[in-house]
Amino acid sequence: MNSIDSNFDVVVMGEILVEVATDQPFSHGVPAHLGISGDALNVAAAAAASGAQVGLLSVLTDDDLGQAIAARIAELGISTALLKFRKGQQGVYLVHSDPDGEREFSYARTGSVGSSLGPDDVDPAVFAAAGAVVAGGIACAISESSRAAVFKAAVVAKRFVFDPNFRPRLTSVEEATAALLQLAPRAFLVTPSFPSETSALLGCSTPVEAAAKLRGLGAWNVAVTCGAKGVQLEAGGVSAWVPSIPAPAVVDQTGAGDAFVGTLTARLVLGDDFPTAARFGAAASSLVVGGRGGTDFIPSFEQTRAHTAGTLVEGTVPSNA
Ligand code: KDG
Repeated sequence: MNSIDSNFDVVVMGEILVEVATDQPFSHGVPAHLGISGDALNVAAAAAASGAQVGLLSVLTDDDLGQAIAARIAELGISTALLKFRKGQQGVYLVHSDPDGEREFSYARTGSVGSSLGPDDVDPAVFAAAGAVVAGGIACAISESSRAAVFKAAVVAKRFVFDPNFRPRLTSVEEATAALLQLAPRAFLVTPSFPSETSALLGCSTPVEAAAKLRGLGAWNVAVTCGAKGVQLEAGGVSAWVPSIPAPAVVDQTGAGDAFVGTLTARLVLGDDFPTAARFGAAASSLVVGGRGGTDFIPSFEQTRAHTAGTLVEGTVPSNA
């Protein structure tokens, strides 16, 4: 790897999945849309669109499909330098979604190449040099080796960002909680969702309580995403509520949280303050739901910036959040 390849603002790690999306309940003959997705790709795409140099550590199949996925990664403005290619099967998920956000996932990913990710794939020099490294609970859930890779990344990264992304079909509450509690002390930023993750993994009934708990564990910055309402931010000296921005169009909510995390991380690394970066994240999140699947529509930073006007109210938390 040359020095340019290892100079990333943001490195994202995790499994990339083939996405088979329908807007009708699963059934024989239902029309489906093929896409490339997975939380890591969605995060990386949002970070790249936000102006960051982004590397994506993921394992793809050593065949035409792997090459097609790599081409899509490059098309999204993400470096392919960190990709690994191995024999095996690419993970797949089927998702039935409707515009209200109700989603039903079915996975075919056990033993996938993506889950063969391991600590040896984490180059300490590249990860230590990156402005931030992003990993999530899904990468911790898919295999022992992938979880070990995330833990190694958390140790070597300058700024480690963790999105709990709890998926009950992949892991238990106990395992997801253990990963969060062990990684939070090393985290520059943690992004749990309210109420599902804050309640299941932290036992907290409000976003403020969850943020305080994670700060108490040692996380520097916490952004508790509260769905269509907004985001609660807590950091040293910052307590802010960022209201969500109404989406101009809602087709599929897959990837909304990932767009928030990718945009927020990229903008923090590029020098924006926490509330400003979170406001851009909320705007990006509100725009991606206009596209099908995780990455069909990734807004440019110009679009995201234009969508942010007048949404930030610092220091206030609505009583119903
Ligand atoms: O956050 C969106 C993801 O849940 C979706 O892309 C599927 O990555 C996925 C997963 O592993 O569940």
